[in-house]
Amino acid sequence: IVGGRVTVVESHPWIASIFWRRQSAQRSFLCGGSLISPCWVLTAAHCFPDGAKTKIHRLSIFLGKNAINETDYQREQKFLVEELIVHHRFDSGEGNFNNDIALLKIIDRDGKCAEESGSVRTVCLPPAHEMLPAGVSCEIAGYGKEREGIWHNSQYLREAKVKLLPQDVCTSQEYYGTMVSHNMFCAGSPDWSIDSCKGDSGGPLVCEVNNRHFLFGIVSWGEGCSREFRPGVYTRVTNYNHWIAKRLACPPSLQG
Ligand code: 4AZ
Repeated sequence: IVGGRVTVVESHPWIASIFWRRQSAQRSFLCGGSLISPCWVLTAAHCFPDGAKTKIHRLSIFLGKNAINETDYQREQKFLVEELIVHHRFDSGEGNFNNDIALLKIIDRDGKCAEESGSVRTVCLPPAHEMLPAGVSCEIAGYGKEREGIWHNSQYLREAKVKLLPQDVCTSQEYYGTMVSHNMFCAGSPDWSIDSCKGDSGGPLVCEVNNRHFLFGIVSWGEGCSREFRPGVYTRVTNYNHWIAKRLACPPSLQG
């Protein structure tokens, strides 16, 4: 997050951090995510460049985490990944990503999913195809870089407010042109000082409607961070309600 501030996980209790175990056994931070039901984390497909072939036994998911490199047993819950579902039409095109969405089914060592607490809670999905007007202010959060070009992530969870941009502005030639599809939207700050950045990918863009928080976006891509006319681009979650619901549902019973 560029231009934001350190926050506490209690303000973003749905945020997940996804780690990856290297061959060297060293654990590296991979991406953010959002808890949308006790057993499921929604994140970005591009976090898994090998797609569904990603070795899921190398992944671990934390909820309730404030600091990337510290363990807080009071707040945190740790999970393994039982299933990784990458959108079948995910397309890592020319720097942009269409259908940049993936689901992780999480399970802990005792076979349980997430338990609600002060630091862990699910976020609501907005109704299908619900659109907020341009100019609405929404919140992004993540453990990503505080500036483009630095090599380290933020040690602590950070948050910032960004405004939704009109779609025709973001698809204009001055901005991203045709790189931004209908499955994406842009958000930023009028003075370009606030943005998501590398390491925030997969994490939430949440907007408050009638005093409730809804997950409208997934941090997806952008040309650099906090550059003029290059706002952050987010997966348009409301285009995927059906895709998500179908995968979270119980399998049909034999009785029908
Ligand atoms: C990235 O590389 C990335 N400024 C994430 C977000 C943005 C740019 C790049 C948006 O993961």
